[in-house]
Amino acid sequence: MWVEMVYTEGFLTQKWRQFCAHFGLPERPTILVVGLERTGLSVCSFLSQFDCFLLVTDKNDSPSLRQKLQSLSRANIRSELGRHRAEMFNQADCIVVSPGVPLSLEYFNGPRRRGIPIINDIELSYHFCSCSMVGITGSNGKTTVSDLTGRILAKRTAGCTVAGNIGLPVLDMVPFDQSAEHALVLELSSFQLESVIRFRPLIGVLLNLTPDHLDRYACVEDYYRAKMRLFLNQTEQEWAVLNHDDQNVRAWAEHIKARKVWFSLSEPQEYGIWLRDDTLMSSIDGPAQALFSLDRLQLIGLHNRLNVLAATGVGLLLGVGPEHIARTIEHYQGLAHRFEKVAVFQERVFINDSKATNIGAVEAALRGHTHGIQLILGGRNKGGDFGDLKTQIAAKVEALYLIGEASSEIETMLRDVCPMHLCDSLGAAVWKAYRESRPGQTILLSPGCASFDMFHNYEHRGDTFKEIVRQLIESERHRVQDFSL
Ligand code: UMA
Ligand code: ADP
Repeated sequence: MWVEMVYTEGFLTQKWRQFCAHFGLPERPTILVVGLERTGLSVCSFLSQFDCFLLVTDKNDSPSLRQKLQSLSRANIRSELGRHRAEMFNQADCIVVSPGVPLSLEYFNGPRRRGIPIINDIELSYHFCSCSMVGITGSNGKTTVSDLTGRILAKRTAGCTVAGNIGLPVLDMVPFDQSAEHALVLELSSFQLESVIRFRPLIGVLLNLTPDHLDRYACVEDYYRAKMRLFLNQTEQEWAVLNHDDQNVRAWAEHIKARKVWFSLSEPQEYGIWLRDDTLMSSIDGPAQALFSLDRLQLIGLHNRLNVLAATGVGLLLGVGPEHIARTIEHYQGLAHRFEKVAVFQERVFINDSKATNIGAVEAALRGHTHGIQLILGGRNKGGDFGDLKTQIAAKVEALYLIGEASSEIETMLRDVCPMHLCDSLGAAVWKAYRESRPGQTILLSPGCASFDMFHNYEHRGDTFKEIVRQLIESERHRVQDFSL
């Protein structure tokens, strides 16, 4: 163990020197960390072990932020909480930003003009880690695919670590003492990809490209461009696993230099994987062959079949046997709040899709149904155009129940498409939807909006939905019992 530690420290110091040399940093550089939540904290504690001056700034100030700052073992960190100041930005030889900090902040202009590297924790981890990196991005499905891929790759003897946007800052998770045999699966948001410079994953996965985060990007192309940075530094030595059924992915893939492995729900691929009915087919290791059947898949929805194909692609490329992949997929139950079947009561199905915070995710939720949906939409809109859902809603949705800040805006965008009810709480929406529903129908919370206007986060919104459904069922059961007495 002691020998291992000495090896690791020596290894990291060597990497630190290479990192400084790579970005032309002075011998004892001044590094500014912007944002002091999960990412900023992990960056500070990682950098604390090296010979550098650390500056930290966060536009907010709170007792909890101060406590976090104090928790860092290193004493001589200079901090500025409650505001940013240009002076601090101008002192830095290198800036490490948190994903929630927009790069359009004026404070970055001076450093940018002077050629100061503005990077993030993903870029840092790339310079220090020897594992095989798998980057997973897309507008929707990242967390599901990262989680499933991690489970598939865990079957390899060298193991696997999952980190990134999934909620685990990469520098807290990276096994620095592991070799290239170990896989590091990174869920990557567009925010995280904006400030990578040299990051070059062995495998990059692009699940889909649909509009999102238009409250941060000037146009949808800027958002797609940020996503495509995943493939920026890849060469023919690396792989890109790509969704052939998504026309935006096909169009943007022209710029990718890595070997392309396509996946599709139906179309056979020269180099890739696809479904023939329920059978997963692959041409990755030679002529097309049937690998396994998805007839025991527990995940629901067509989009989850795409997710399974993507994760399988990564597994096969990294040498996991089809039988192991099949077994993992068969047992996989998916994550909470993502098209999660909550209950079946009085022949109605209740589905919690609280994580559907953009139009693409709602579209995916509707795609799997033919008709009979009572749909709850609303919350805080991130610039999504609900008009894009008109055709699907007209064909499949019985009525809409609108909640939150965006309810009037959505009402205007979807006027005359189907009956609509403005509801002043999630509880009111669920009860109204239940009372309006008929046996065989689905009551679906797939809001297409962020949750922050009414809830702490999407988990809080999803948990609230589940609790309302639980109470509704209980109260209806009592009512029926009382009636029959
Ligand atoms: N801040 C500033 N100046 C600014 C803006 C923000 O100082 O101009 C400060 C805030 O006051 C706050 C800190 O920056 O103290 C917040 O940083 P952050 O939002 O990056 O929060 P972290 O806790 O570091 O979480 C980030 C990701 N957050 C965002 O992308 C907004 C987490 O993704 C991620 O799990 C985590 O790093 C670990 O990698 C969350 C997310 O919402 C889940 N992601 C978006 C999504 O999935 O849609 C992209
Ligand atoms: P992300 O991490 O990209 O937000 P999640 O796996 O957390 O992705 O799922 C977010 C939302 O997107 C959920 O509503 C889920 O049902 C939906 N979703 C999952 N996979 C896909 C996909 N491949 N295409 C479209 N929507 C998807």
